[in-house]
Amino acid sequence: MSLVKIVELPNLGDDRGGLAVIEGGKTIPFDIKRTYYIYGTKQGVSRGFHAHKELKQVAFCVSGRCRLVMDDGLTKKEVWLDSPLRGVQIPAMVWHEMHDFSQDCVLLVLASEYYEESDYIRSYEVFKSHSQLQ
Ligand code: T46
Repeated sequence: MSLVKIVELPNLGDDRGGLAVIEGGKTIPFDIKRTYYIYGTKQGVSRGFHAHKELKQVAFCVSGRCRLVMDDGLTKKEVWLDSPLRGVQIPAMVWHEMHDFSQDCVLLVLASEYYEESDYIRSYEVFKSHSQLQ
């Protein structure tokens, strides 16, 4: 199974400009309980460096770009998020890191659950040992 699953949104824009629509349970393969966005990330700063035990997410750069690295414990892949119409699924138990944020980057994340710090695995060693048990 591919580690990188893309979510493509249709462009409903017209000659006035772009329009993208996100619908939980339809374009996004789960009901959306939480939405957050990361913006104004300082140059040279990377974020993430964790996996989630249960949480499923889809991330889009609605402005600018960043590089997402995903690692399921066996395979490591990277993808550039650089289109408001092209998102990437971040499944549970995938270590992820975000790098190379452009100054105008707004990273929109749609999440299947409310925020719960106990769902995070923030140690790569702990993640590796959990992923080997699966
Ligand atoms: C993820 C990547 C893609 C909250 O209180 N509520 C929230 O909904 C979120 C997302 C974060 N927080 C708190 C937790 C930390 O104390 O905000 C602080 C910064 O979060 P964190 O260092 O986890 O941020 P990133 O940018 O490293 O990771 C974020 C999400 O937290 C994470 O779930 O998958 O973006």
